[in-house]
Formats: sequence, structure tokens, C-alpha cells
Amino acid sequence: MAKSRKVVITCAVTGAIHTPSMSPHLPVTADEIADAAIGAAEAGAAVIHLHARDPETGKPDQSPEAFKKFLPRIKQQSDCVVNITTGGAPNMTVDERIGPAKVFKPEVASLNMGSMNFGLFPMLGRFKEFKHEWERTHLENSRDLIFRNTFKDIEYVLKTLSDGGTRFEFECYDVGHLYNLAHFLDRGLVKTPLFVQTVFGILGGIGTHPEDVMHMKRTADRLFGDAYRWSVLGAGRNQMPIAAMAAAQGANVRVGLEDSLWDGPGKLAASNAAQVRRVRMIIEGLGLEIASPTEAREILALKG
Ligand code: KMH
Ligand code: ZN
Repeated sequence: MAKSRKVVITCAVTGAIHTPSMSPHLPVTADEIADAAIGAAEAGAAVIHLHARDPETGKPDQSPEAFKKFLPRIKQQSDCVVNITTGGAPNMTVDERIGPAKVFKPEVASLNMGSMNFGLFPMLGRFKEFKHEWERTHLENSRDLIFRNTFKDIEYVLKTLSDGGTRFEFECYDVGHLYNLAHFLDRGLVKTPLFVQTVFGILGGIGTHPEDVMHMKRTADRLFGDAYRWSVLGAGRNQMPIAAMAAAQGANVRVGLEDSLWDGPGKLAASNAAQVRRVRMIIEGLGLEIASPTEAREILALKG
């Protein structure tokens, strides 16, 4: 029997979209973030995508000092691939966003492939009680905020981080972002294989219909041929359906509380590890195997 394809699971453990009042399970302190990362890795995630937060308020904190409080423990207690955000939070400057990856030179950093509207305000309908005022304004302000990732910004991130051997999780929220990535490939500023994270279901980006998923795949196939590794991320309740349909079509998958707080209709996920276990069941149910961190390093051609 032929060996089955290995699927790389990324887990994004906290992010900057959800806020502490939305779920008691969202990791906030350095210890909670480290525990979540290690737990997700033990459950089968090969790559851990990381943001940091202020431990008192839960507000996104993009200072290298905040990352320093959990990175050593994660590295000590797990072999996972560390992926540091350069997205930070939508209101931060690009220089602020790039700080932690510049200091820690991770194997992977996220890189958002275009400017866009990033509508978080629909969550005001579901979540009404907030412990901290910043949580409400964070959602409210997204009505009039551009998540800035200009061509100059993208080039700056690529040139600043590539020297440290960092490779990228190219976050593509719409078809145009794939063309932006193809532009940087043409200019020789990115290396193959490209790790393309196609993002579905952010208000301002492409939707979550199976046709949307297939359109992103077909476009990436045409632009990059076999010089890319496809991964998917579905926001909110679309997380598992998107993971399932795309894994069956050859994708790697990303889960985690950054992308969805849910473990089913109206049921909060108890942990990041719980979402990893669920997606792992789906992957193995499809007759596929999950990639270990070592295998993920090989698949994504990381520095190791
Ligand atoms: N929050 C995700 C939809 C980043 O950190 O660079 C995308 C993300 C952005 O992970
Ligand atoms: Zn992120």
C-alpha cells in the first residue's frame, strides 16, 4: 500500500482577534500561552503560531519582552516549529508588528499578503458583556480600520526577516493576495516551497463556500504549481468544515483559538489541544497521517 500524505497541523493558540471576555479558555498570561502551545503540540500540532498579550487586560502585546516570557518554555518542552506573528493586531504599526520576529528569528513568521478591511464588529452581536473597555472598542473600531499590508510593508518584512533564515506563512485572505505573492516570487524575494495559508471567512476577505476554497486552490495551483504547500484556516464556525473539505483535497490545516473559539454549535472549545485532537481525528478519518515537527520542517523546507 502506498504511503499516505502527511498533513501539517498548525495551531494558533491565542491571536489578537478574540478577547478574554469571549472565552475563559483563551490563553492570556505567558504561562497560559506556553501551556496551550505545549498541549497543542502534544496533541499533534507540528507548528505553533504565536501572539502575546498583556497578562492583566488580555490586550495584544507585540513587545519582544512579552514573547520572551513564554518562548523559552515552549522550546524547552516541545520540538514544535515556532511561528511568530508579524500581523500583531490591526491597529499596530508594521515596525511594532515585526519586532518579536526580528529579535527571536523564528523558523516561521506570518506574513499578511495585502491590505484589507478586517471586520470584527459582527461579534458585537454575539458577545455583549466585556470585562475591559478595550475589548468593545477593539470590535467597534474595526468598522473603520484598514489592516495595512502595502507592497512596501511586505517587502520590508521579507527583507528584514529573511536574513535570519526565517521562512513565512503567507496569509492570503483573498485571490488578489495570491497574485501579490506571485509578484514577489517573480521578483525573487520569496523562496519556494511557499507555505500558503489560505484564510476563509474573515469579513473583508473571501467567503467559506466550497467554491471559494476550490477557487483559491485552483488559483494557487496555476500560479505556483508544485512550488507551494497549501494550508487552510476557516474562521469561527467554519474552522472544521473548511479543514475537512480542504484536507480531503490535499491541504494542510490550521486550527486554534485565534481562529475559532468553538468546538461545535454554541459550545466553547475547552482548549487549543481539543481543537487539534478534533482535526486530527478528521485527518486520520480521511486515511491521512499527521506530520511530526521534523516532517513539517522537511515539508516546509525550514532551517530547523
Ligand atoms: N488571525 C488570522 C486570521 C497574523 O498573525 O499574521 C490571521 C493571522 C494574522 O494569523
Ligand atoms: Zn496570528
